[in-house]
Amino acid sequence: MLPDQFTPKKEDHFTFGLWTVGNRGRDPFGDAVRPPITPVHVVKKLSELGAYGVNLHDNDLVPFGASATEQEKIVREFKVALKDNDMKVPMATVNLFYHPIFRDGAFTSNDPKVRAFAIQKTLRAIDLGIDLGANIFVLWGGREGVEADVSKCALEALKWYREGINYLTGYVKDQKLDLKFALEAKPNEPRGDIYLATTGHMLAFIQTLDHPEIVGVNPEVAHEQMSGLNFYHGIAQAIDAGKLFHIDLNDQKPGRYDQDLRFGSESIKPMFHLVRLLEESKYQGMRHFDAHAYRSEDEEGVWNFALGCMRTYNVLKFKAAQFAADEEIQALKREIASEYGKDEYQLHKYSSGNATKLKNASFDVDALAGRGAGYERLDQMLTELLLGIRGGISSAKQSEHASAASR
Ligand code: GLT
Ligand code: MN
Ligand code: MN
Repeated sequence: MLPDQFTPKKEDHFTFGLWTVGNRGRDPFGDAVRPPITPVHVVKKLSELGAYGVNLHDNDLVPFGASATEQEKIVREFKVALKDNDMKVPMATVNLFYHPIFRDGAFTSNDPKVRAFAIQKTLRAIDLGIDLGANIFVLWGGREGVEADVSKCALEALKWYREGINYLTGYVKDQKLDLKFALEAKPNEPRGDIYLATTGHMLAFIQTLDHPEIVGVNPEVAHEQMSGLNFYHGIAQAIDAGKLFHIDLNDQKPGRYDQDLRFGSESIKPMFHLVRLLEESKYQGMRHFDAHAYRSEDEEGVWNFALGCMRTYNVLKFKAAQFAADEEIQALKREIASEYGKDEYQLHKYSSGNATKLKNASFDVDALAGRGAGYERLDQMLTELLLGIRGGISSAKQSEHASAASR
């Protein structure tokens, strides 16, 4: 494919997990379909495609049970590959779900020895992440849940979960590490039910921790959409709380298992709103993709998948700029807003004076209730813009916004 304005660039800050492009297509019904790709090769290929960096679990790089000497060699070679390819590791995480020891949870296992092992493994993964330059540490509690609630008390499990995270933030503070945690929610899969099922649950839980200032969220598109939730709304809430430390971009069809599809491959309009929000709110974090290629693909399909994730982000960013520059759309938005008039009751701030005024005000309820909003026209304009057939902005303006979007 020839380079164009949507070709990914380092400045776009796109990252992928080693486990994403490295996904071998295993599922509960079938074995791997692709041979392994080494982390060094992933770094080289992703850099060629324009990515900024790679993220990893401890065991994506260093196999479970490797000796200190083996680890040292693997990390040394990996660092050379990062340097040669101008790639960074902005985020690290820990695998607390694959090994059978975590069959009944990690931080929330009923067994205090398993909980201790989980914390030990995480401390070591933090050290590895710091060594590679990461400043975000993701915690996804994939096994922190149950099949049968008779197995443990949910209140007790939450207490252990909190203690685990407090231990880790205690370590980071004590060692003066430049590292923040980002908690990732998921409602179910692989457990029947997973504790702290959504980003909203996580945001509330964070406020109960010892060091909430260094703990935020890492929402994933597929995980919220699995519960039928509006991801754009969840992200707005996380931004509003100052807690959007990281994001897992992918896609998902409703009512399915966690599909981790190529970003924007299904939910074009919701992902348009998401990208517009991230860009307009000046989100500073990485644009991380936690997705994988269809099982039907070979390695070439994997790189097409990775390029597709990044290109779609840039296309949606361009569409957000087009939306902002579309005179007809903006005029309709102004018209809708002006029909609503001013906030004459000063609702943004309570005072006894304005409360008295409000209590005595009279409203033309029938007129207010009877008015149509105009959103059908507005949303159709957006649909046509996304489908590429709106000619509402001049070609000079289009190229102005195209170059703004590609900067
Ligand atoms: C696993 C999971 C993802 C998490 C990763 C981080 S691991 O692939 O499905 O959603 O983000 O632990
Ligand atoms: Mn994820
Ligand atoms: Mn997922």
